[in-house]
Amino acid sequence: MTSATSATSQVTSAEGARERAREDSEAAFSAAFEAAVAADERIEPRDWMPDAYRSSLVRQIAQHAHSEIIGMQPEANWITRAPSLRRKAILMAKVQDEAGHGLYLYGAAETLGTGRDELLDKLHSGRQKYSSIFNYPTLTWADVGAIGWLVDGAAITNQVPLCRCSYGPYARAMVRICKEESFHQRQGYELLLVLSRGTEAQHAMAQDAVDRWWWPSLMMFGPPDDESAHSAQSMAWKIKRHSNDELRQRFVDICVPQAEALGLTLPDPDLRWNEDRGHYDFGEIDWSEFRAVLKGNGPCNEQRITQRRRAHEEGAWVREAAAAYAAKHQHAPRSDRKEAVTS
Ligand code: BYC
Repeated sequence: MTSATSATSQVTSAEGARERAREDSEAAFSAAFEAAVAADERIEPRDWMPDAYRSSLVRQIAQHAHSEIIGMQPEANWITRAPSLRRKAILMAKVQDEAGHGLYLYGAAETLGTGRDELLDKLHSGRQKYSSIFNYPTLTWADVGAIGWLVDGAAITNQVPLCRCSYGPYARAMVRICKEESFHQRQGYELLLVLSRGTEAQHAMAQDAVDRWWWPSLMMFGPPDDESAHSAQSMAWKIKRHSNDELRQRFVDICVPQAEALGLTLPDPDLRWNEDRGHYDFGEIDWSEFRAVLKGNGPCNEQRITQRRRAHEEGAWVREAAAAYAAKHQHAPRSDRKEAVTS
């Protein structure tokens, strides 16, 4: 063997050894990840995780964050027309809470290495989704109640299990979000109760809102299980703990007695208790409507995204000012920073 061929074979074997070591450590990291998920431990930002786990989390968290901030629009529509100061204050606080939820969730996505600018850009260009429910209009004051009762109610049903999501930052964000959502749900229920027990016209307004929001609320849980692209893998990774259909059924079972207590009817002639299943049976969901809304053809898709883009553009100066302020104080000596805070 010449010295040149011997040097080449040494390099090749060194590369091979490095490749084997890489594969061995990848296999060890992967085994540690699987073991942590199996043991119900939390995966944290600095832990190794499969690329597909990371990207699936970013996909779901981004969609969730976008839903929170787009979800501010239909309700904010009623702030100026709330029927009393008390109702106005409650609604303003609720809409502000939704903005806060968006912040926690964009923060959780950042821990996975995906910045807020990138996610907002994908929302604005239609490359990422937000919940179908926010593409429906809020036509009357009772819609604020129906959103609180049904939309926040569906959100809680879906999100309480997410407090046990395998990814730590998402799970922890969900704990606080769920506490606030429960308050939102109760304010919606109370608002509808007052209307339902009010004048005939108020009762009719409450019933009309429930008629319009019921079916879209059931669609919030996503497509049926046999058409859900991500459920099986997300459940194996313990991102999701229950399937879309399981959560939808849980929601229907919760709502029926609540509707009775409200004195309102759910708009489904097929809704009845099934003794054998121990659940309420319910009618067929119009999945063609769901698909149309997801494609951008719901009643308010265009309006929502146009408004969101406008708000983003108009808020540019606030982001610039905040960034300049942060940069100034980051570089300031400690004594100056203290002075800035106390003065
Ligand atoms: N709308 O394989 P699947 C709130 C998409 S509440 C739009 O089952 P996955 C709020 C899905 O993203 C609402 N898109 O997906 C409440 C996927 O598309 P991509 C927000 C939907 O992820 C009150 C495709 O359909 N909550 O924020 O396993 C006031 C296939 O679906 C919808 C959350 O986001 C829908 N309804 O399950 C203010 C909770 N359903 O990504 C604000 C967290 C499905 O492949 N998210 N799609 O393009 C989740 O739990 C799950 O992502 C879902 C869907 C249950 C929604």
